[in-house]
Amino acid sequence: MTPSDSAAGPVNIPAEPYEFVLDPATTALLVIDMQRDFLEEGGFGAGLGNDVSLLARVVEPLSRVVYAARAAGMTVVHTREGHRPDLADCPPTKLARGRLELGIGDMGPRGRVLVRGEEGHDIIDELAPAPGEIVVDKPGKGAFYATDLEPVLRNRGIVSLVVTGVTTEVCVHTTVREANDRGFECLVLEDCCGSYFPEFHEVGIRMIAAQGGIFGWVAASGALLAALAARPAAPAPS
Ligand code: C5J
Repeated sequence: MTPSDSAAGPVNIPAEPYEFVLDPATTALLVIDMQRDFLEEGGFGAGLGNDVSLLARVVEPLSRVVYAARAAGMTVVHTREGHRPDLADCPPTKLARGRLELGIGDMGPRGRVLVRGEEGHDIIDELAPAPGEIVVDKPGKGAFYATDLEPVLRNRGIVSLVVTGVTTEVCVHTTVREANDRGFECLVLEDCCGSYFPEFHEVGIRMIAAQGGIFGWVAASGALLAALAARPAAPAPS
């Protein structure tokens, strides 16, 4: 239990296709790729021809969820998509894809695009990791591919994930699919995920909870926040 966590036990969250039960002690909040390279002008997302302002709506609700998760004693994990400065971990296919003017490794207004250590690669100020929180650097779309995320979660006894971030149909979806196949239960917070394509967001979210929760569960962040706030206080130590 963390000093800020004065409540204990599992919580039931109204969700689709049915309620999601999580214990904060065995749950990790995954914050996927909330990087300048995706959310701000001059980065990878903009270089792909996207309107980055479409992702801004995620920041405020996600900030509230991050604070609530910390207060509840949940593990918080942030991911960043990007590559080594020598690009040795970047498949040539990914490098060539899109025939971009401002592609991976190229120098842009926020440093080299999607390269670790550059300004654009870092997480936006509003969602900066707190000291001691886990940051996973990933070369692919899925957060489990070529990273140590799985042992990090298993070593902490994590069995369920609250998944947030960008973009819904790319890195969020790939990560939820990877997590599902590894036996983690995933709750995706719809208002804490975003896409450059609103229609892809909507359908991507629907795909997760369809067919009895084929990949997991979906809820609005308010449902999680209300459930955490209503938790009974932990019994006083005897
Ligand atoms: C993309 C991501 N969209 N984080 N990456 O290329 O979803």
